[in-house]
Amino acid sequence: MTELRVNGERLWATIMETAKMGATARGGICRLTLTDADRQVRDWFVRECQAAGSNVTVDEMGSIFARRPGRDNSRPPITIGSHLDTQPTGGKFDGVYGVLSGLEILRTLDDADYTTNAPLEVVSWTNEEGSRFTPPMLASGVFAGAFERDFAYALEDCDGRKFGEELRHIGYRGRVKCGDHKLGAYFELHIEQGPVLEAENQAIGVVTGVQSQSWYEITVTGRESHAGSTPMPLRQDAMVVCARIVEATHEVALNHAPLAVSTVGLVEVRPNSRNVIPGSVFFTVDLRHPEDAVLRRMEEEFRAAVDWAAGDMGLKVTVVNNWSSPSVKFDEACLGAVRTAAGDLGYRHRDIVSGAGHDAVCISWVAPAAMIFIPCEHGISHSEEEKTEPEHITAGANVLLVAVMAHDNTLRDRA
Ligand code: HGY
Ligand code: MN
Ligand code: MN
Repeated sequence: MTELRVNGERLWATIMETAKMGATARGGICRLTLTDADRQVRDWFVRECQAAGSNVTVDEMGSIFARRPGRDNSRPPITIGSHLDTQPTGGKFDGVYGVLSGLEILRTLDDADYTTNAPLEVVSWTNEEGSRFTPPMLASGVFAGAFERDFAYALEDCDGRKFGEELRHIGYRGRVKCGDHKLGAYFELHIEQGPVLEAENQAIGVVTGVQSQSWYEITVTGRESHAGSTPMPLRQDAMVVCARIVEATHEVALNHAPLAVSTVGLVEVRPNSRNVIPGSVFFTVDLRHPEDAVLRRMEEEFRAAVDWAAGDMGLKVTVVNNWSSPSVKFDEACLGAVRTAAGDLGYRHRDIVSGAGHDAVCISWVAPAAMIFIPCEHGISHSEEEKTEPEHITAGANVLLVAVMAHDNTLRDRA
């Protein structure tokens, strides 16, 4: 095992520095993809990677690649990555921890004047969150061939702004073709965003895979009318049908407890006035389960609930399954490197399946990939309360460093 270790204080300070970019009054971060705050952190990241001696390129989806040459640059790079964009009330660690740990490893190797066998690459993928532009994991999806670039460019946010134009506007519509190069392996370090590691007092999660998920967009069409003078039997109240579907969607997850989850996170009521019966309600549903077959059953139950709710009130309901992502299992050799690194470093660790989606899902379709988790306080994430400790940050980055260097040697010896 290498004797090299990251500089945990420098890594923590770097994370806190980026936390100022898009900082919210309540201690979180709002750095929605392709906004000025996103541009600010991107510009900062490019400068820091160049200062660490790497060559930076930007592809046509705006993903940023910082490459550090190895001894044999004919080999595909070992890539470390995650994302810099956040949820509207995001935290300081989701995504950015994985990208900055990659930067810390570039710095650590630079300090030690150590050269890997294969080139080392750090990547920040555009639009992992899927909050402003849906679907999520968009740039890593284009890189893996799941989406066409022009499909992504045509996506619009809630104000009708197009992805491709916004990318050009912030100056990150690169010329390099997305997916233009093979990866020798991909490692992503992330906070767990769930309660398991903390509850079991584990320092490291060896992420063996990611659960499957399906997203839906539902529009209920009723009739706007006066809240005071319209008798109940004459109403076509879109909000009542929405409420029934929300309750039924919650029940679908409870029916498949304890692993199923369902969420209605976005609701747009029209005209959204307190004394007008809602004529239309648009809302989203997010269904997830570790097993694809169970998720299929959940989806059937969800659609039956929609039919019941609509029929009962005689209102029109449209349902669009706008995105689905199957469960994935990560690469055994990469996982072995992570497990061995955690064990050799003396960290308590356990295998875990990720409840959250990550860019590693898409990248696992085109390269051997694995993820590493560290605990976060009470498992809270996608929240301004997101929190973890410096010792967890350092432990995760050291496991990443040791695993990547060991895997680099394994790939060299295999050649
Ligand atoms: O929604 C997800 O699972 C990811 O955090 N974007
Ligand atoms: Mn994330
Ligand atoms: Mn996230």
